Amino acid sequence: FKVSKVETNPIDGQKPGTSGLRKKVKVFKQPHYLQNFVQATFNALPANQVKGAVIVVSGDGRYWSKDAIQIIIKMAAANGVRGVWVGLNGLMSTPAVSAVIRERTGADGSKASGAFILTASHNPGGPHEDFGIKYNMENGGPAPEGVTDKIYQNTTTIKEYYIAEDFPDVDLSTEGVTKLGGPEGEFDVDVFDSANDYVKLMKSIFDFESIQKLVASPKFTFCYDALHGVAGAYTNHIFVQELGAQESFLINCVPKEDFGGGHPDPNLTYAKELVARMGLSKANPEANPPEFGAAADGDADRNMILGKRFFVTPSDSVAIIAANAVKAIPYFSSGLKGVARSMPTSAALDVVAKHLNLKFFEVPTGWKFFGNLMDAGMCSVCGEESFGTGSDHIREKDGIWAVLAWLSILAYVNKDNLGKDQLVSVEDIVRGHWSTYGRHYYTRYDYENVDSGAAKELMANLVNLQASLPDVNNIIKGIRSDVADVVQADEFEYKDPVDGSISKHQGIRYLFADGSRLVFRLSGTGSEGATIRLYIEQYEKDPSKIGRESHEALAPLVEVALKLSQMEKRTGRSAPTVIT
Ligand code: VG1
Ligand code: CO
Repeated sequence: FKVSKVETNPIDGQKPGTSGLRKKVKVFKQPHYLQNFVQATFNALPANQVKGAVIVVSGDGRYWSKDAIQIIIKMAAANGVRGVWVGLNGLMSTPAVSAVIRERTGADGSKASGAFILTASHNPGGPHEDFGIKYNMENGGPAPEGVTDKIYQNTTTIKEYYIAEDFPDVDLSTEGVTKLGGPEGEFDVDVFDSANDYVKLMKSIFDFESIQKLVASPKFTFCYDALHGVAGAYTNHIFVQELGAQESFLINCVPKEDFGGGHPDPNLTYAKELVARMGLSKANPEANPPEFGAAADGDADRNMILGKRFFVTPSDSVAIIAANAVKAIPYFSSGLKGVARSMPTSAALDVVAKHLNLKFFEVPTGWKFFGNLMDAGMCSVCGEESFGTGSDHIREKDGIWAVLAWLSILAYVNKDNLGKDQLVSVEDIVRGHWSTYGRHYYTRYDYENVDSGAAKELMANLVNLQASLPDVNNIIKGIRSDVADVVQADEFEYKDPVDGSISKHQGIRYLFADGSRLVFRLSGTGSEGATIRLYIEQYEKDPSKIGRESHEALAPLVEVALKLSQMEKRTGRSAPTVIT
């Protein structure tokens, strides 16, 4: 097979966002578009992670993935890569890719040095929807900003890429190693079912026997919704074969290229079927919901946790996992090294860290910032408000891990209850947590696909206001007299304690005297226009006030946020696209 050197020109707009490059499929399908980005990535990596190396290429199975995988295999061969590992049918969840990089050894003893992950996560898929690509490094985590900046720089100067054009397409639907003999010598493509590797890792972390006992209890029913994302490639193996759950507990667990036409984002708006089954839909009340419910996003790194008629906020979820990890999860039995959350995530985790005397870190949005802390042994459990939770078992957030963590906690608190009439419920666990640590009322408003110019001006105005706290407080008092004073207003800046790198402009913060916070950010994962995210939080320690409806408790702060930012006037939106 021969290597073709193809002449090309830089294409605008290939800057990776919070989690890789995401664009509409039709953008990716333009001539040289994917190829430029892949070559720019190869050129940004140290030579030994390309020449003679083994890389993983897989994704969440969204539309156009299989074509992209064949292109990347041909480019890998032409760039001197020695082996490519691909998930069966091109499927591998983002956490499974991370696990495969860290744990898997090939038949010839090889290890992978990185991965192209083909996903746009929770964005819809299909010919008119989104495609995405990101690169993960040797530690199994997303490329750090130093590398993604270099990739982007390369896309602005690229003149040529390399591809073994006459290479035959590889059959992705059959497991096994194909020896192809590449232009640079040996070249193998290994197609395998990553569920085996992933399940092995999960079994080394959790006590599967105790979860089996919980699942076997007739009182315990659950529902898992994969929203037709890649989680479905793992659910039968884990929940049915290993844990003994009934198949009827699994819904939408067949991965589809267009996610069944849905929006594969596990939240109360998009996971409609699950939300109804759990008794959380007013329009569609369910008489007898299961005890436990969970959902994943397209690439299965996100999770939503539900109890019977009860929603667990992701910020509470990570705090509760951290508070219970040592006793309920064998992997953590010798203690937590530390905990971390992204800046907009509520401070519920901070309170747990303080109580348990744990190291605590607040990082910018996006999982790549947790990786350094974990590699340095400073952090065991971390999470984001955006339905992302995980630990140092890998370097990505992990949707199924979070579900197993909750099942472990439920199994632990119910270990002496299994024969009894009443189990300790998800809601009991959360309310118990609030009464110990206080409650962080929390909500996020997303304004999707807003005019980019208007969004930038709205943010710029919020930054300008920060110049004078007295003025800010005057404006706020004019909106609502019943909110506390703003005591600090700034843009979040992070200095990585491990490598000293600094990330600026990571979100606009208004911090109030009573611990309340308003945070404004522009999303870095959209593919069109701008998405404004508004995060609203209020801490309540008084046990007599922790049982309120969240939207009611937060109403004054919401009003302040909307008026202070002039949301409607500047964006033309009278309501957010999604509230979580
Ligand atoms: C969003 C979330 C962020 C998450 C990122 C990737 O980013 O807010 O917390 O890390 O998506 O998630 P942004 O920039 O749009 O706010 V995903 O599930 O790609 O895997
Ligand atoms: Co995701």
